[in-house]
Amino acid sequence: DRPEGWWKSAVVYQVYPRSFQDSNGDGVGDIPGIDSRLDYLADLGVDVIWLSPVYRSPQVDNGYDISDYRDIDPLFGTLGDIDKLIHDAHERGIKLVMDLVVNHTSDRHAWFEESRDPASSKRDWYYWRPAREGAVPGEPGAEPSDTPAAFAPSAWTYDERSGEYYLGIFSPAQPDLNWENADVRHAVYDMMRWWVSRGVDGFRMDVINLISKPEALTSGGPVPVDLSGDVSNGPRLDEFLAEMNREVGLDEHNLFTVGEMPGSTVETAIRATAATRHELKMVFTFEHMELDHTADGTKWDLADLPLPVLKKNLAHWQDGLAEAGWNSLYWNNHDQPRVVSRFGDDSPEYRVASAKALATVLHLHKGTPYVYQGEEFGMTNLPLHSIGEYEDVESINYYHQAKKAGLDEATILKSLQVKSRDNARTPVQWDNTANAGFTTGTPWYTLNPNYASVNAKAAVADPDSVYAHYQKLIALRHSSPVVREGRFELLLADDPNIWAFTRTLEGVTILVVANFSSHENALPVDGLPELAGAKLLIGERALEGVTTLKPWESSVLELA
Ligand code: TEU
Repeated sequence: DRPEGWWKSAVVYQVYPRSFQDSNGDGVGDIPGIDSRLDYLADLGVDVIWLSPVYRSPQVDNGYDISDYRDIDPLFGTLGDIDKLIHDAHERGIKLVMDLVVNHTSDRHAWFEESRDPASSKRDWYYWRPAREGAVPGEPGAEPSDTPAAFAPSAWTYDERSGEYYLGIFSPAQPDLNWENADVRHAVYDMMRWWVSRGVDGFRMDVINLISKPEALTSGGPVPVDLSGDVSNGPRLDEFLAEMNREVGLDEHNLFTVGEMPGSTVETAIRATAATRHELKMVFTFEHMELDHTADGTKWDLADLPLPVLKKNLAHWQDGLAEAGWNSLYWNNHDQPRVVSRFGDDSPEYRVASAKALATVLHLHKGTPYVYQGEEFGMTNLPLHSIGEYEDVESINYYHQAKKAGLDEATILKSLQVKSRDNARTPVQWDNTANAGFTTGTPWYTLNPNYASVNAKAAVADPDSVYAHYQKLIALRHSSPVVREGRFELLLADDPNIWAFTRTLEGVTILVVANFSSHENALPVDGLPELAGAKLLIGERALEGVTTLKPWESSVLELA
């Protein structure tokens, strides 16, 4: 059952299946493994599982390159396994949301294999274009435009058979579907309805703001050779999202939808999530994930991030979507490094306290919080020292492109260490037995050696653990209308160390205060509301009479 607005009081847990739990000893996580951990997720208190792709796939981008949307990859199990997982999750009151990757398919999808034939009726299901004016097809530099791909030097791949190029803005293994073609759209909606009929409760929509391409690609004319790599938010996005909503019954069945929208702003998010537009329920913004790199650089061009910049960005989204739309709240996913290493302090001394402070701040903002597997007990980045230890197509492509651009090895490896997606893809550390209880076989990827001390079993047994802290935060969201609906107000906006804000609803105010530093810091009481009589909801101590905050100390108080 999905009552109206149910997703506004939900907490979502993201499972990256290949690294969650292996059940058959092949070293790769699978669906029966997830099933075996449902009680752990129910005890944590989460309401929804967002399952990263388990569909049939050549695994070039670890499942974000799909070759059959209506079958499960044997790596992860069978359709019977996913039906059982949906049933068993529902039995525990947990909903299941699938990852919908329909901006592109795998180059091994039957649709694309047909489309390679210029005479086929599916030729127009993808973007095929001739070599640029005056160039010899297939020669370097003959690509229709200079557009780079996210994980490869060019967004265009030459196909000998037809002498044309196809567009793949992520990689040659991920050709972009042509959403201008109504047959493509209706094939996608049909597939979505098929999954809804199997009992899924909604979709996380991969790079959904890329499905409408700019005029430069859809006008039918030659591609401008200088076409930029940012092909997001094309002119028909709202039309396509509203059509999808109607055709699949996303609102009609109160289905959960979150659109992953690289490059989205508050304005584009309001358009996509305003209830009156019947498009999406919420979106993932990337803005707060792109503050710790140089302004004109990419994620690899590291830069320090002053706390006020981070605080104000989240506040900007709180204010922007206060009256229209709905925020998603996240620090982690399978594409981001582990937040306790990125914005906290993953030293043995402060890992737990800083993970708790990060969780407290995020979960007390207004919106739907997302917990990425392992975040709930403070998993950290993986210390790697050579490119041979990296697995992700994005990391490996970056290394080669940066080498070609003349960057030195140490700089490249430092960027990878801090920002690679591999950091998030190490197997979940369940306990301190062999392979952290993840597999009885050889793990597909490197386990973080700190699993001996950083593991779920130890955390579940410890009332002062990060896990126990997440349980309290999740329980508070379920019990408190102020946490769900209260108006957000940022305090001490320019304080370089203290993160403070209030949430207010019908005369009840919750105050959050956190010391985002590994040093003691004065508590600027004159910048805060009256603390006398405040009740401690979550944290170590009420702050009445306190003048100094301990490193990474965080508190949630209900004001008198
Ligand atoms: O990610 C979209 C996206 O923009 C990512 O490329 C992100 O910006 C980058 O990974 C940051 O380092 C989605 C999926 O979450 C990602 O795993 C896929 O690789 C990508 O789309 C293509 O499907």
